[in-house]
Amino acid sequence: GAEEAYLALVRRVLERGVRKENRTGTDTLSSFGEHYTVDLAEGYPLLTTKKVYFSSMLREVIWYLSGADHIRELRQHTKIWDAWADDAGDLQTAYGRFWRRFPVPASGVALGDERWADASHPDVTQEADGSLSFDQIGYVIRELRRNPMSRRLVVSAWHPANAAVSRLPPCHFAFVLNVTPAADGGPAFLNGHLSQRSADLALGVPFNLACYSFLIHAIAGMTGLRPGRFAHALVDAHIYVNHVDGLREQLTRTPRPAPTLSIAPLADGSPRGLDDLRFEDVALHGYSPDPAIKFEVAV
Ligand code: DHF
Ligand code: TMP
Repeated sequence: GAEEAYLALVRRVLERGVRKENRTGTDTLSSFGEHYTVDLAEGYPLLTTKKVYFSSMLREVIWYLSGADHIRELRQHTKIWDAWADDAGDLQTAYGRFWRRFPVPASGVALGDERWADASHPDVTQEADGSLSFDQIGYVIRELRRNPMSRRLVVSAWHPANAAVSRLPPCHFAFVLNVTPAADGGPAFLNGHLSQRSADLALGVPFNLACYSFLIHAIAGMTGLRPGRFAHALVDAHIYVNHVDGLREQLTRTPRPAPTLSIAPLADGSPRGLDDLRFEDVALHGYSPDPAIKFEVAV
């Protein structure tokens, strides 16, 4: 199952990881080029060998989908992003801002088509300052309905010029959706592949796994597909040295059955669309994890 794949990854990095310095001052055991996949038909992969704060993760993903570039609402519900924002709540890099409102240069022709020069494309909107931006999530959902076998369903959080100056450039930076036809004649399966440049196995990765598995589940519901597989490629997979004891404790625990997820439909029974999805619409069932393990976050 999914949890076994995560625990095997932790065990691998503990065994083979190489000690490495980094900007935080807390060294890591690090392994280059790790990968795992999980089958979402087996359940929702929220880890059970420690308590994962599902409501913080769900607040985070709903915040991403809002397209906001600040945490003024998010920080009323969870502190997980506070250390990287300024006092006003602004972040130099916010995933949602690039997912929902990726900047389009003023000279649209430079992007290969004159439609980008005005807001006539359905996924382009005009910002308050007059500039244009592109909704990558809206686009992939529209494409999944129109052309589900597309191999071009990419959502990128990486803006090179922003990343070059940001306090925290995106860690999980590219998400690719992909459909597998079903052998049983039922709806096809929606898969997702996440590329992550830097992966904190104890703290960030359980959230990242839960976040993108939620997105696959939610987008599958919006497009008449079934949740398929999640694949996660980690460039620098690491364990901070002050997380080793907590992870060794976690490795002694036995995974419990995975919980399941449901998203309430609209009042008329139709599936909820991207902009109708609220925190209150999502329910987690059958989650009874082992106790939480305290891991300190390296800022
Ligand atoms: N920096 C580092 N060094 N590691 C990260 O995982 C990380 N993640 C970021 C931003 N910067 C980061 C954003 N995501 C927590 C979880 C995810 C997250 C940031 C923080 C965290 O502290 N989780 C705790 C408590 C959760 C809670 O209280 O709700 C946990 O035990 O899971
Ligand atoms: P870096 O920018 O120097 O790579 O530091 C970012 C740290 O945050 C690194 O330990 C990876 C971790 N991280 C995750 O693992 N997942 C996340 O979602 C985020 C935002 C960060």
